[in-house]
Amino acid sequence: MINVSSLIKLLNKNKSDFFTGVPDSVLKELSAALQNQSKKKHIIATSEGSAISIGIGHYLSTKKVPVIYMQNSGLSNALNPLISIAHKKVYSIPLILIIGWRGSPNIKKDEPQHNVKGKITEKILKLLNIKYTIIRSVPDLKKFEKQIKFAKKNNSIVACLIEQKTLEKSKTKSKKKDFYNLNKEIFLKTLINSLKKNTKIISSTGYNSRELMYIREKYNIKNSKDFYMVGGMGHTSSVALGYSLSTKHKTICIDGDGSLLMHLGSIKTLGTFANENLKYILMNNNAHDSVGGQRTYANKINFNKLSKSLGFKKFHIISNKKNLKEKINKFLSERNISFLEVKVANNKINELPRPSNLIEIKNEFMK
Ligand SMILES: Cc1ncc(C[n+]2csc(CCOP(=O)(O)OP(=O)(O)O)c2C)c(N)n1
Repeated sequence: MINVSSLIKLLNKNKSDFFTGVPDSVLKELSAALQNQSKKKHIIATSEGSAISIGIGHYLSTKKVPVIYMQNSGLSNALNPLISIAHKKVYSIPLILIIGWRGSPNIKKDEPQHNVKGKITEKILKLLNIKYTIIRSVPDLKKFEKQIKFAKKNNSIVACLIEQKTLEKSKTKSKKKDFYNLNKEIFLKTLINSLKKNTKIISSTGYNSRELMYIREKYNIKNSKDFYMVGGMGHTSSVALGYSLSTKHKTICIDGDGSLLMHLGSIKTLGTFANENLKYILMNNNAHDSVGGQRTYANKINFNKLSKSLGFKKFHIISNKKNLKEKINKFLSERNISFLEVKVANNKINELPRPSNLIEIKNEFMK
């Protein structure tokens, strides 16, 4: 086990005091330790590629090596600027990567999508010629420090891999704060109860999909079918668009604010090309709830103006349970491409199930 402050101290000692990244549950203690830093020291990015790029910019202006944190699933988002800008044979920009290693072969059980990425994470780093340390205990920090010194001297990229349960839990447990109030279980239950047969739902990575699956099972609601985006964060709306264009049935996209912001450009494609059978629902809790509740800052966005300027014809908003059924039905019966923002509280269900029989879920969805 490692105390996250010893890792931060080591980085600071080596003159790296600027952090940027996308939150990850494995690294939530790191997020917690950074949460009160000013924006000169810590930026929560919307995608891992942006985080790498913010880090590159930081280096160009300060000559100091930035620290970029991410889950290994986001390593693929990071690849473009890592290879095409920062790589030794391009601009040779020194960077320090802290990577949460879901699905590590050393961990007994993880979800299918993490097992696939976990197995090839080291191979990806090797392919990129990135030196790395697997940090499991205090002596590993020394090895990592040596690699950092080498990277600084040689203007190269260095990484560490951190598995689940490596970072010690902080004693002062900070409770996740709700930004909005509406209970998601109430909203989702009312929504799926209002759907007609043959309606399809495509839902985003993290709690949205797990809550939907839980509620469907708990209340045994069988009138519609779901495709859970267990990975591919940020691509929910694109899958929904691709699906909806070749069917007459209603296709509901249930997205998260973190997920929407990760590939915000996709919503423009939706606004341009979607038909009226596609209904886009944003579950806005202003947080990356699934990985520790870090802020997304989505509360500052005027989704009415944004969605309209991106091609949606109608905008609806729900922020409490008053007339919930009526409001949902009004949205669902719109004859135009429409956007619904639902201002929700964080998840309140303990022990959420995880979609695991994925091929069965796909086959059921495609029936
Ligand atoms: C590419 C990628 N980066 C990071 C993650 C880790 N991750 C899983 S869920 C999640 C937060 C999603 O936030 P949001 O869409 O707002 O949904 P919420 O968690 O609030 O329900 C993150 C960052 C991931 N799965 N994939």
